[in-house]
Amino acid sequence: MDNLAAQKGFSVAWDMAAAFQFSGEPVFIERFGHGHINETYAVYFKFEYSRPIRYIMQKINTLVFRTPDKLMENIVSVTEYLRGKVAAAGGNPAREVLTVVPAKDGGFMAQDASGDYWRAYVFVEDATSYQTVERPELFYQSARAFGRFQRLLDSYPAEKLHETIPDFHNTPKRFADFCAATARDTTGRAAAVRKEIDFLMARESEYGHITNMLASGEIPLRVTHNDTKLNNVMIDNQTGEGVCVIDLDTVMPGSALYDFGDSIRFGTNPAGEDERDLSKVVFRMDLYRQYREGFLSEANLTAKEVANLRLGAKLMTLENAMRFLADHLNGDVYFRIQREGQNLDRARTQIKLAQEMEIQFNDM
Ligand code: ADP
Ligand code: GN1
Ligand code: MG
Repeated sequence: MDNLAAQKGFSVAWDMAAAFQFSGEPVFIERFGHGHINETYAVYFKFEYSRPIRYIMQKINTLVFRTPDKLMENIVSVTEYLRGKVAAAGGNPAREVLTVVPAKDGGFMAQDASGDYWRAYVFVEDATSYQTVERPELFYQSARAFGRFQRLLDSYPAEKLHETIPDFHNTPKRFADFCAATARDTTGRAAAVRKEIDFLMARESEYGHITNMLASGEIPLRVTHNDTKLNNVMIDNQTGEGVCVIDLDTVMPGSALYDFGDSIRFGTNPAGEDERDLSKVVFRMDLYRQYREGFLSEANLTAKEVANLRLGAKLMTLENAMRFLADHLNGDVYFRIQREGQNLDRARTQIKLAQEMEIQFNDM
């Protein structure tokens, strides 16, 4: 984002802070977090004799989420359901479940002058959203949190959910989109990334494995999170446990293999998702095992699902590689970038990881 756009974003954010049911006067706003999709801000409020109070406020990316009202219906419904479950289990719903702050008009979103939609959440304090697995224990605890999330939603009525992004983890569909982007080559970048394109095309026959098992009923369709990156769980600064699963935009019917796999492709790589030095990008089997153990200690999966967890890991890695590379070819229109070529770098880390998983697949 250039300076002018950044300043404009801030002034709109400042105006929008007045649209929600926050208490007090906002004193400070900052851009927040490392999400690739929404525009996230922390809004600080003055509070005498204590630490300032802050909230999360986000501009919803409506190029990605075409029906924001349905998106918010999902989130409100799922978080209400989770609050009941957490309370029944003796937990603290105010801290352990993402909480939407309503707008002053009573709705769950507020619109700015350009028609963009904003929403707000209670800030989960004394907890951290990590960008990489700094300590193996963090990853283990995130696995327990996502596994618990899965279990708590076991009997959530899936028919109540809107599909916020149709075919989100339909890997064959993602592959078709990737092929189309390659053929269109709108940015003229395809020639320079032929090696990466060929790698992903060579694995076409594998992409339908999970969707086929879902279609045949071999594995169940569940309510899943679908975006289980490490930075989408808040880890408690005191206890070190995963305290709250956030980023519920993609909670939809899906497969537990997606949730498991997406965590693995993000967390078993000790380098960043966009690391340029590929020698640093490795698949850490020890972290894989720890995540698997943590996830299975909480989630109730069928034997068939357990047997196919490793497939979930590999396919989610390949799927993200296709999505990043397609976006690079399309001119970076989906995932937010901070530098030229970042989506290509992201695609390359995923390809490197997938290669390593292929080598170690039998041990997974
Ligand atoms: P995106 O879809 O863009 O990834 P997220 O909802 O994940 O958006 O938010 C981006 C980042 O903002 C998160 O990774 C986290 O660091 C921070 N964040 C989001 N919601 C909260 C919250 N309720 N409390 C504290 N931090 C949050
Ligand atoms: C996006 O929103 P965020 O940054 O948590 C994306 C995921 C990708 C991920 C790759 C809605 O996640 O699907 O796996 O980037 N979310 C959406 O880092 O497309
Ligand atoms: Mg996120």
